[in-house]
Amino acid sequence: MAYQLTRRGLAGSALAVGAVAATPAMALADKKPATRSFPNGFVWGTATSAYQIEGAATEDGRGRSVWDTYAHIPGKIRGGAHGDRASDHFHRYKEDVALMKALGTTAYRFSIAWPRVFPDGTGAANPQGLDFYNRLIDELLANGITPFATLYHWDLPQALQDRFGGWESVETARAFADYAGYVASKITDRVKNVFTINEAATFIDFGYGPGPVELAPGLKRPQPVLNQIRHHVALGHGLAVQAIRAQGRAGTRVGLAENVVSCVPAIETPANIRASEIATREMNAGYLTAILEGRYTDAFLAYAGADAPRFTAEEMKVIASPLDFLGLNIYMPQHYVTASDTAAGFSLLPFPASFPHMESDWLRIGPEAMYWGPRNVAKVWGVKEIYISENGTSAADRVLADGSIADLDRIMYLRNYLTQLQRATADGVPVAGYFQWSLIDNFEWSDGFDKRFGLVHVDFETQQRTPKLSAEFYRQVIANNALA
Ligand code: PNW
Repeated sequence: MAYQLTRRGLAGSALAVGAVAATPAMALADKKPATRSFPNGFVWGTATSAYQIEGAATEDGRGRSVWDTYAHIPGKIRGGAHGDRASDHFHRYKEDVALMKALGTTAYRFSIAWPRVFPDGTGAANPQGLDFYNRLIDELLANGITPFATLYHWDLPQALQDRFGGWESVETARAFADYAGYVASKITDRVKNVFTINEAATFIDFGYGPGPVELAPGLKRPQPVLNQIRHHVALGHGLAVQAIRAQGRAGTRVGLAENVVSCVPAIETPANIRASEIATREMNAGYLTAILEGRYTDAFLAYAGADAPRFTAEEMKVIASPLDFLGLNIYMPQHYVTASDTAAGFSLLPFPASFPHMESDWLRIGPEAMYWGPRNVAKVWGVKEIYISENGTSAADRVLADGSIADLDRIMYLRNYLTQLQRATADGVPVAGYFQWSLIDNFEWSDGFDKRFGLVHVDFETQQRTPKLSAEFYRQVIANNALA
């Protein structure tokens, strides 16, 4: 008989509890809590990106990026903010590495600013371009922290936007591969793990597409152009993988970091779980599926019709260049899914208006995305090594009278998401590590300095760093390699 939440049912269960109350209270106190450990050797890190923290926008020959241009257009960024100074990490990287060490992290994901290395996007490399990153990498290694470098976290050289329309042209994909190969030739003696591109879906849809949020370069291109841009970005990724393998040291490991469209079964029935797998493949068809399968799905091509990207078989081979690992940026469930009898085999449920979110309006609270995101990626494509390349939240952090920051909402968010990550690793999903977004408060794109994602608070006037309570929470998770 189906369980019914009637008054009678409730009264019945209350009675049942009362009847056995005496012994269980003791048993519970004595019972050793279940260990909710992560696998041995699990990698704990933090993540940042160049434009969001570095500042030093004109130092050491750095060229301009689309973000320098965009952030200085009046009205584009909340509070008129820009990244000229940001968190001044360029000058304070030693202090920031010390913060990482105090957390107990053993890995750090940062991005390299393309316009520092090639101020005009292509052509002659700036001789000082990698100096800062070399100092940073050496400092990390001296502190026992393994560097994971991202080559593209949205700061496209402005020169490429001006010359080619940025990613609208295949020329930008080629330029990216040249830059990637050059960087690989210089840093892979010390950096063994490289991510090509961060969150293609986000910067394409928000930078060149309809939004809802707007990112640089802030163009609103029509659907067929967007599909072609996505194809060029995937091609740029594939060409970069090949360039890194050709010019990097043997043993260099390559992956990408993507905001996978996470599809969560609304209720965990076998039919809904199967539907969430089908949905994962189709809802990522324009980018991740193409990279992992070397083809656009039939449903994607049929849906796109005349708007489909133009591509060759040779390009699809390049796009599918084998990877060593996959980075997933997981903040929220994109869709809750149920099984359906339609040809698609799944339905996406609408979000109720009361669905909870964190301080950023878009950041829905759905910790199960941290289970189903990696689980479905491993199941659908047989991916053998996954990193959570980003996860974290904004919070309305307030400095209390004693100078501390009790960010209980961030701790709540992290505890819930990490519980689902632990569930995933316990079920054998091959997640090898986790990078918290973010180490320090930073320039949060069009939200400026208004949305704080750091474990460490930054006073943007004085640049003073103060670890929040969530930093202590994360330190303990790392120290125990478990949820307490
Ligand atoms: C990611 N959304 O961006 C980026 O990789 C980071 O640079 C950024 O600071 C971080 O997440 C927090 O926002 C996203 O609207 C931006 O779904 C927007 C969305 C997702 C990710």
